[in-house]
Amino acid sequence: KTAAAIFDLDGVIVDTAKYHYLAWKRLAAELGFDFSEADNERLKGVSRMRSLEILLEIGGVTATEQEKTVMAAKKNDWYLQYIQKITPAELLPGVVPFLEDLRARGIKVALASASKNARVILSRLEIEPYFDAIVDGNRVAKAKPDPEIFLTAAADLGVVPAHCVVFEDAAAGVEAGKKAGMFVVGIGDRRNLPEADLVLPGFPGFDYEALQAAIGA
Ligand code: B16
Ligand code: MG
Repeated sequence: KTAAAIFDLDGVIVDTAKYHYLAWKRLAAELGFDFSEADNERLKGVSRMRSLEILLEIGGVTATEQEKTVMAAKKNDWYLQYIQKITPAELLPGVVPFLEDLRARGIKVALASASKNARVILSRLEIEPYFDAIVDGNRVAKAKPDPEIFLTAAADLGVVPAHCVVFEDAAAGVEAGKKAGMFVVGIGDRRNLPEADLVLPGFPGFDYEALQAAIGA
């Protein structure tokens, strides 16, 4: 029986990828190369510094550690400017009704996001009160696909991993959830998330009963 639901942020609750893209593209332009939306797919669910390394590799740019720190800070400043303007209208469809349903049934809810800016985003979306625990990029040492972030969320909630369900849009996140010993629902396309236990295009029409039926509980 499900006792806790653990949500990724970008791509599951809100599409912040478009703002990450704008900021990375601006950095790439400053460095003198173009950065496409297809390139941006490679950064989904990946930490900030790893994202920068992938971007520099695409542009064929080499940089010292110190230069990288400056670049990542610059990108983050731009990103923060973009996300200041996020409103609840940007919540992905069906997310709030599903959170309401979980709460009404006493299911614990956690956030497990690689982003160090997760709290700002939840607050802009006005959904912080739905979360019993928040584990973000400031709290974990090992990035997804390491299971640390999901195990930390389960420990915060006091729920064993076998009773946790993870909602993830990135392959690295799905892998992390499986390594944590959890049931993983992929959000998106099955072809990109072959390891997920179940894949949904999104939350509309999905509720706790549909989840239990899928799990076979
Ligand atoms: P920040 P998630 C991830 O969020 C994004 O998908 C990824 O593109 C980003 O680089 C990462 O957060 C770090 O974000 O620079 O704000 O710390 O999908 O784990 O919610
Ligand atoms: Mg994500």
